[in-house]
Amino acid sequence: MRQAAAAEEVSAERNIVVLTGAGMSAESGVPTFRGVDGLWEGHHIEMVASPEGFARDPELVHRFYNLRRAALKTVEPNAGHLALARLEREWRGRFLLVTQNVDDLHERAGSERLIHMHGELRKARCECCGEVSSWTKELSSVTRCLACGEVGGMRPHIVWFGEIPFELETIMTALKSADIFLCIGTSGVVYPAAGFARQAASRPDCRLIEMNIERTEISRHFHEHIVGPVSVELPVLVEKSLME
Ligand code: BV8
Repeated sequence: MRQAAAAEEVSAERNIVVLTGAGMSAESGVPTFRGVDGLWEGHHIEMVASPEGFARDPELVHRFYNLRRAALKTVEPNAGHLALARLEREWRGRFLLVTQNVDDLHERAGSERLIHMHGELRKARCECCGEVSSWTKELSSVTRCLACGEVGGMRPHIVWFGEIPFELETIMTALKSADIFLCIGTSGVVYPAAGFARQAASRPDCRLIEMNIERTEISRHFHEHIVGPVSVELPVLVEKSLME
C-alpha cells in the first residue's frame, strides 16, 4: 500500500540524509530488535549490549556478538540495500547514509558514504591501546590485541546502551543542511538516532519521508509515509527519485 504523496519524486539536486535501522536488514534474514521482543537468550538486549552487562558477564556478551558476527556469513544485501547504493552513485546533491545497524550489508551492497553510528560487528577495539581493527573471528576475554599484545582488553567495536554513538557531530551538521531526510526501517525508540527526525523537521524546507511496515514512535514528524517492505518500496522510490 503506498500513499500518493510519497510517490512524488525527490529532485536529484538537493542534499539527502538517510537513516536506516534494523528493518533495513530484516528481509536479508538479520533479526530486528523488536522482532525478538528485545530479548536474546532470555536477556534484555539493553542489558547485554551495555558496559555493565560486559563487566558482569564478558563471555555472555562475547557470545552474543560472536554468534551475530558469524551469522553475517549467511546473509546477503537485499534489494533495498542495493537501491540505496544506486541512489548514492547517481544522486547529484550531497548524500550521507547513517545506519544504526552493525551488520555489513550496506557496504557489501556498494554504499560508501556511510556512517555506522552504533559501530560494526566486523570490528574489534582494544581497551588497552585503543586500536580498532577489522575482526571476523570470535572474540573472548583471552583474545590478544594484535597491536599492543595485551590480553583481556578486546571488545566488540559496538556502541552499547549508555555509550556515545560515533560521528554525531558529522551527522548533526549534515542534518542541518538536509533538504530530504529519509528514515527507513527504524522503530524510533533509541536515542539520539530517534531525535534526528525532529532535528531535520526544524528546517522548514526539509522534506521528511518515513519508510516502514508500520507506524512508529517518530511517525508524527514525517510529511510522507511509505508503508511496505524496504526490498519492494525502496527500489521504487529510488527509481522515481532519479528519473528527471
Ligand atoms: C546515549 C548496537 C548518551 C548494539 C545499539 C536510560 C538509561 C540509559 C540510557 C537511556 C535511558 N533512557 C534513554 C537512554 C538513551 C538510550 C536509549 O535510547 N534507550 C532506549 C532503549 C530508550 N540510548 C543510548 O544509550 C545511546 N547512548 O544516549 O549516550 C549521550 C548521547 C549523545 C551525546 C552525549 C551522551 C546509545 C544507543 C546505542 C545502543 N546500541 N546498537 C547492538 O546492536 O548489539 S541500539 C540498537 O537498537 C540498534 O542499533 C538500533 O539503534 C536499536 C534498535 O532500533 P531499530 O533499528 O529501530 O530496530 P527495531 O527492531 O527497534 O525496529 C525495526 C523497525 O523496522 C520496526 O519499526 C519495524 O516495523 C521495521 N521493519 C521491520 N521489517 C521491515 C521494517 N521496515 C521496512 N521493511 C521491512 N521489511
